[in-house]
Amino acid sequence: MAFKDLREYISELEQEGELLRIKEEVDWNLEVSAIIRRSYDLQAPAPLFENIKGYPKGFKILGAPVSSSASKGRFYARLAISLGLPPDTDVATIIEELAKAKHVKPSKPKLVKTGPCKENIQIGREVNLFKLPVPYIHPGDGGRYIGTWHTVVTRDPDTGWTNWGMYRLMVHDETSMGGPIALSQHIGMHYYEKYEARNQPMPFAVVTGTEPLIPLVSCFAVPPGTDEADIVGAMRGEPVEVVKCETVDLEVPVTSEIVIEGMVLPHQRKEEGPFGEYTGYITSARKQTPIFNVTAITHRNDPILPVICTGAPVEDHLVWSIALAADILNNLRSHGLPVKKVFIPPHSALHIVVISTEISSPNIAQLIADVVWANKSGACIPKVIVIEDDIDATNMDEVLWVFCTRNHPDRGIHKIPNPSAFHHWTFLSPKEKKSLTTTNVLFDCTWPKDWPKEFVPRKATLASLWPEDIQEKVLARWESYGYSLK
Ligand SMILES: Cc1cc2nc3c(=O)[nH]c(=O)nc-3n(C[C@H](O)[C@H](O)[C@H](O)COP(=O)(O)O)c2cc1C
Ligand SMILES: [Mn+2]
Repeated sequence: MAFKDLREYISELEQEGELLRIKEEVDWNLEVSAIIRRSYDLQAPAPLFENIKGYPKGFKILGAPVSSSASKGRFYARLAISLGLPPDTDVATIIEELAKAKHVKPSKPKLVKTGPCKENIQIGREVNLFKLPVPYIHPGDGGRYIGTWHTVVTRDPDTGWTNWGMYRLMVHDETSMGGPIALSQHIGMHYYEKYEARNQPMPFAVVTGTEPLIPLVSCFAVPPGTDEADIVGAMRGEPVEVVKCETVDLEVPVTSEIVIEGMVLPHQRKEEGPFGEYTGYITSARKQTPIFNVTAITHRNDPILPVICTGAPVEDHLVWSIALAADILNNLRSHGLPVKKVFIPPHSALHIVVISTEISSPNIAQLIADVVWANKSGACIPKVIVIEDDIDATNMDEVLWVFCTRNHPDRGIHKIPNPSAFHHWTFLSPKEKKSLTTTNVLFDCTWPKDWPKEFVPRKATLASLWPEDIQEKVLARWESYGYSLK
């Protein structure tokens, strides 16, 4: 089922017990973010703040839009719902569904004349970003962050390729925002290689408060040259309806809660950051980054601003981990490797990837690690664990067990030089931080192929050791023993 807008998603969350309306007045200055953080700690429902100090009644913030659920077996419920899947879908199925999305037939957006995002239009001197309830998130942040669960729209001036990507944005003043633009990201390809290289301003539109698939796909590894809008259209089964911007030549989803339009001027920078990062630490420094000059803001009546409180796991980690895992799964399979599951435990802050596989060759673990690190999605993960497919890669209790019992402290650990470390990694030494070189590590938890069969220890689990007829009998009689089925 496709959601028409963020409001339909909110209704669905509410029906599933995944949303709490907060009617008490709350302060955008650290209180909203502290509540979101505590909701992570307790895996509590997503807070919908309906009464924000200093802002008109009706203006809202949706916190924790895709964070984890405390309900049993529904850790990924909000993400599953966002993807139109049942709330109790297991993570391996979610990752497989995403991996499939890469192969769907793209569906172009449909241009409509007008719609909800045009209910309020502020242009030129009417523009004031502080009229929106932008939160101050982490103590020590460089400013108030408006973009934490949003989409930045830019277009390649030569090919027309329109990119939707998620890149954080801080408010500088009433009419400008800023955030890092990495050259390796698609927005960086547009900005540095096209517009700035020609000394031209780059038109942008930031959309926030959209149907949930849009921010999700905005942080997926969609190949360069592919419009994320077409992938969203294909995944939801009908095209995204878009409308023309007021002041720039771009289109935006018509049901967006808030649209911010403008230009990133060439060669202009302003200090942005620091900001609490996904590593769980305040790792980003104050830096000179490009400036997003705002020429118009349009929004729905009673707009809703979604906010993720990045930092220690787990929220952005949930979504980013499934996005990266799906891409790594596709990459490994396209190399013909017999991989069963790929899982990035969100609590690892995206520092480790677990891969289960059939053991088709003695050096399978190394073949897998080579492919992981050769691709963009895997290059930001410094640690790889390869396990055999008798173990569920998504079950961390099982993974810890085989890591401890099958990984040889010498033979099973492979250290591989990494000449392009990610600057956020907190384990880097001061010297490594400068050179951005470090060491990746592969933990090979497979039994050596040359061990005699009878030497490999047999697992003592119910499913592997007990005779099948006894297993069947016990399962069939489970309730009559007095246990409940779950
Ligand atoms: C909550 C969240 C915040 C993110 N912030 C940034 C960011 O500030 N800069 C960045 O380069 N990538 C950031 N990312 C990752 C990008 O969204 C991701 O790499 C995506 O693929 C970028 O789109 P692109 O592939 O079209 O460039 C963030 C992801 C999430 C989930
Ligand atoms: Mn892209």
